Amino acid sequence: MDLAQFNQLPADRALAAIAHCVAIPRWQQAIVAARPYSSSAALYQQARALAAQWNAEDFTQALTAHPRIGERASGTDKEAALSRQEQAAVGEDAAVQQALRQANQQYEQRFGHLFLIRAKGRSGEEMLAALQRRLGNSPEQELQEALIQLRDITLLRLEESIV
Ligand code: 2AL
Repeated sequence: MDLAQFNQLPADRALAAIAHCVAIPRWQQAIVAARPYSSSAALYQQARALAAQWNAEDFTQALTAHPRIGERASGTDKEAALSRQEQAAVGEDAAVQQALRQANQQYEQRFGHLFLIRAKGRSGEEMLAALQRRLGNSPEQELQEALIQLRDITLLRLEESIV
């Protein structure tokens, strides 16, 4: 959709047009309420600024929409299709998949939630290395790192949805 269309949509349809970007209603509503945008750059900048305010509670909300790395989303909704595309480079290597399963389990035991990373453009090996490195983070460091990944996923999805 182009920006002119997004600017003019009724609020409920504008919300529906960005809902798949991140499952944080407060962010979705703020993006819609700040229309009209003078350029797509202004929209992305607003999206980034709002994402910089996310906290642990926002993060927990957003996680409900993300499957584990290495586990292909099976749903038929837009988020599931996006996840499958984003994770396309995980590959079929059984050893990498097995290592991801184990590391995901360790991560979830340590931090109490699933491991989140912007998957697009990263191979399975790269995500495994990031996962293993992040196991060494403190909970505070890890929340900050995970929020940056969530922001990157959200911006990528927004930039693909509204141009
Ligand atoms: C995902 C996902 O679904 N897309 C992405 O970039 N990362 N999931 C995850 N657990 O990090």
